Amino acid sequence: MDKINAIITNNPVGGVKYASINAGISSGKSIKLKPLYTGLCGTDRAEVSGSLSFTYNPPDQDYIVLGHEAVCQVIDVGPNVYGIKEGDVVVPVVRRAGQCVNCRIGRPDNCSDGENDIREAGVRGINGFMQDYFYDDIKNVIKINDKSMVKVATLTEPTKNVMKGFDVFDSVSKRTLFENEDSTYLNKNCVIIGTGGEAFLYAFMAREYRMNVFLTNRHDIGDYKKKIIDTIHAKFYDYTKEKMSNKIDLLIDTSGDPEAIIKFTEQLNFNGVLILFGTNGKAPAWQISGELINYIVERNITVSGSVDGAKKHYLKAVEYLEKWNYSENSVIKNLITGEFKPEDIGIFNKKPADEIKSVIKWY
Ligand code: DN4
Ligand code: BGC
Ligand code: ZN
Ligand code: ZN
Repeated sequence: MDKINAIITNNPVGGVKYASINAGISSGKSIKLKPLYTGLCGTDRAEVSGSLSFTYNPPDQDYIVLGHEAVCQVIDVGPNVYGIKEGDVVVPVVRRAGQCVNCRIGRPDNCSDGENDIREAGVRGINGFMQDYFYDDIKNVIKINDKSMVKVATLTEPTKNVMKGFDVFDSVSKRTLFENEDSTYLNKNCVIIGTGGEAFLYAFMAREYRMNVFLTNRHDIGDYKKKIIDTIHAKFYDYTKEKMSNKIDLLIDTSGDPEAIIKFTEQLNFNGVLILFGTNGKAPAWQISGELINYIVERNITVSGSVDGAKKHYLKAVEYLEKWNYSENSVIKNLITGEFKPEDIGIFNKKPADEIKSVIKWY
């Protein structure tokens, strides 16, 4: 059996190694893919630190190959495969459809059968993309037509989460009139907790709605991030020093920290929407008071979790990434703050300073 190099962890215990493993097998798979870039996100780090209890290794393996954000080159195509050829650039999807009704209608992101049905590359039960090459099926990839997008396309997977998050927002905000008298979201306030990769991508999309966009954290951030925030006409504030004087209409959490979430929920407006997105199983508990329950009820506040995204969200992600790539001097490119080698596994344990998105180059 061929040996290849891969970045692996042992879910849900954690740890990280750049190791030699047996290559996957091609049987039943129609294409062979070589990663060009893989991105690193909060989920990879949480797996490595052992704080995601829902993660698990593939059956009969005492490790899982990490990585669910990738842009790959097609290096071999099986017989009778149409629509994809050698040399094409694709983004493989994370979550693979199971048997439940939502999985069967192309919405594995809304899987209704939980642990029995959810399989995610690099996270639950299937090897991820941080390896020299792997085999997959054509139905699990999104083609990137514009090859000048190769590096930016590494952001497709995290951006699809944002497209799903806004899809959820669109649905729940339809309960009643959420827009202003002028039919727009102008002057609505969107606060995003956190200043990492997903927070920035949420900010890019929130300003497409023309909301006032604020990113916030429990400490100050460096000038690099501040400059991007300024360029996209958003604002940053350190919530330990300042408080928004206006009410928040849309609150998006990327921290997974109950204390921060509760603090901000108290600032939501009538008919406000809270999208919970961050996951941090190790964050300490924080009490929710009866007063806050009253506050939520009396204001018709909606709280919704949002995880993953469907293929349609990947396609929308590509559409917006192309738009952002060709506008505003391509500031979207500045979200990629570091390029590393596969052997640089230290980045899984320690975030580089000013990191928004770190990527690993595989060629
Ligand atoms: P990340 O880059 O680690 O971002 C997390 C951000 O939250 C960082 O800027 C943190 O700041 C910040 N943060 C942590 N604690 C607090 C706090 N108490 N108050 C304010 N800010 C805080 O990770 P990411 O952007 O890749 O992902 C964000 C989160 O979403 C992670 O928990 C992921 O596991 C989760 N996620 C969920 C989905 C999904 O639901 C998809 C992808 C990621 P600092 O600590 O760095 O200063 O589908
Ligand atoms: C991925 C999602 C996945 C989630 C939970 C995220 O980092 O982007 O696709 O569903 O982790 O495993
Ligand atoms: Zn992720
Ligand atoms: Zn399912």
